[in-house]
Amino acid sequence: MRPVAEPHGAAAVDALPLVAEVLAGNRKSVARMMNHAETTGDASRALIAEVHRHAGRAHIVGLTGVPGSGKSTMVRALAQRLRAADCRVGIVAVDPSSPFSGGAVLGDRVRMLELSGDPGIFIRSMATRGALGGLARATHDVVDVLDAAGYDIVLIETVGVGQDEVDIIQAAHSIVVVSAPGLGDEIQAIKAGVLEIADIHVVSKCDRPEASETVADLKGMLHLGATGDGESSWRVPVIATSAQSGVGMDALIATLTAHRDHLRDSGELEARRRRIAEMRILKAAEEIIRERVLKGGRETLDRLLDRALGGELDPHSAALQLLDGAHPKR
Ligand SMILES: Nc1nc2c(ncn2[C@@H]2O[C@H](COP(=O)(O)OP(=O)(O)O)[C@@H](O)[C@H]2O)c(=O)[nH]1
Ligand SMILES: [Mg+2]
Repeated sequence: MRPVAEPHGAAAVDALPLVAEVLAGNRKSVARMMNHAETTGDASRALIAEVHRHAGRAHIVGLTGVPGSGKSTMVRALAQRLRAADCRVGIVAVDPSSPFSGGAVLGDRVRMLELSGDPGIFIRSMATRGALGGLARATHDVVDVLDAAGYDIVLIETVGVGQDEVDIIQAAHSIVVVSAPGLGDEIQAIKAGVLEIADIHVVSKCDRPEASETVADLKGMLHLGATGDGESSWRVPVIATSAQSGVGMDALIATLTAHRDHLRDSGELEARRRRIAEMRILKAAEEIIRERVLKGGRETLDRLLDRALGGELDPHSAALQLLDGAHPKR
């Protein structure tokens, strides 16, 4: 094996003050560190590696659901309540479907809290343009930054469609799937392919009359699915909330706390941590491979393309040859 540079290389030495400032909770440094999380490059990677060593304390909560289901409004209501209980709250909004307004609804409203000078809340909208293939990786690193900076709970809001979003949400400790009444007959969680991964189902906007029907539908679905899954003692609850009237919000917070305690006491937290670490390693490996292939291999890629188009190579064999060329020389 080649000797691998330690994270404490020359680049990291210069940057260690930045890490210390992040650990002290300095907002500007937290924002700067998040920029490093969103880029590649050895210096940024070294910094994020150092941050990661100090992460692992926060309760990471993922909220997912189709657009318009009320996630942003719910995150705001949760954040306000958690702040009132003196909990430090980090928020990460990911909405790749709208690169320009991603997290804007959330941003505009919760930012009022932030702008009111509350140092206990930090909001980040992920820059999804350009994060090709690396969005999940970057989001996990941004969450690490908030974790290391001492935020007790990190709320990740993401639209529940697409592989990136599933990868993002599966790195959370507690997964909340939000469904709204009146957004179509089909169960929205099924549509989004996230029914199975929910730890907690929330029906939002329960100030609306159709909400009880949505609650009943979901409970019916869970009852059907429950037979096969006897592994966990956690029974996935369905909570009706209204961010508007405040109904159910305290119950949701209590359930999040109960789920965190369940994970810890049942030993499931360790299993989940292992699964999350595995996924993050694989994601990082994908990103590294993609970078190497595209950086070193443009000419090789073009040559292989010509041969593939000429019928000489199938895509799989071409890929194998591309990867052979992408290995660093030993
Ligand atoms: N009636 C009612 N409307 C809500 C509630 N929460 C959110 N909404 C509305 O639902 C729409 C979508 O909310 P938003 O939070 O942006 O959804 P997101 O796309 O899932 O983030 C907005 O017009 C909100 O005002 C609620 O508790 N009750
Ligand atoms: Mg939103």
